Amino acid sequence: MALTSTENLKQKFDSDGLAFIPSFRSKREIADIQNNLERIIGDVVPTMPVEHVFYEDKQDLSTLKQLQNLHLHDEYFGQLMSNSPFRELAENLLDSRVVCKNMQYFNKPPKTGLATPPHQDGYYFKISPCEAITMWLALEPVDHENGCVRYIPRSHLEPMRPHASTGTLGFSQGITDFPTADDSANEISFPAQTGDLLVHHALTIHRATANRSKIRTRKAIGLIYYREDVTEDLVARATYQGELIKEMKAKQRI
Ligand SMILES: O=C(O)CCC(=O)C(=O)O
Repeated sequence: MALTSTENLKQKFDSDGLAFIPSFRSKREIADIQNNLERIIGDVVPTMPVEHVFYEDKQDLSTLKQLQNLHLHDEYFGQLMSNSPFRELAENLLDSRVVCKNMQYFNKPPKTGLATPPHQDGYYFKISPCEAITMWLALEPVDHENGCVRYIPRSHLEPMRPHASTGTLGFSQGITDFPTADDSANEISFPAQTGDLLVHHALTIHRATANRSKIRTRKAIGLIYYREDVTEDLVARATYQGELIKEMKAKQRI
């Protein structure tokens, strides 16, 4: 019997720890998201706590690189996270109801947009079992020049790799033994067009290169959903977040 596209996608996600869905959202829907981002960057971002707003250079507002918890700060993004095809997809791929955990805006500004260090999202999450999904929606064309995402397929089937501090704002922890020979042999880059969606399991190793363009931005939305039955180590998470905020403030990065 032929598999439906959702079943195919789930098989791919389960076996590779990632999936690529071209044109998940239309150009018109992406324009709507872009317009709402512009609105909140003007109206809402100035009211957000500093630990949810990251700039490559905080003296230069044009270097905005990351916003955290958009779904909590604005009704439009709240709906996009919790009452949307993204949530439906997360429930299908995790085969469960889900908890809406984080919606992020990612940019790599021209000239200053740094690389995303290799990491596994589960290292930050402190959940057990490590069953969660991250989605990454391209808001514009993303390629080798402006820093596309790269994955190690099937890495979610292996144990968590060792991580340590990277000094990178927004991606504070990176894998210390990357790349192994296997990492280098298996890594795949995913250039994306506007509206394409990447999804990955919380244990899938991924990274992105820096933005080497002098003029192009590299904008995307990230959505994180936990499987409903996971247990979060709230103490470990709060300790980690608290130390991180202290360090970022001490270094005057936020
Ligand atoms: O946008 C990027 O560079 C990477 C995003 C990422 O690591 C993630 O969504 O988990």
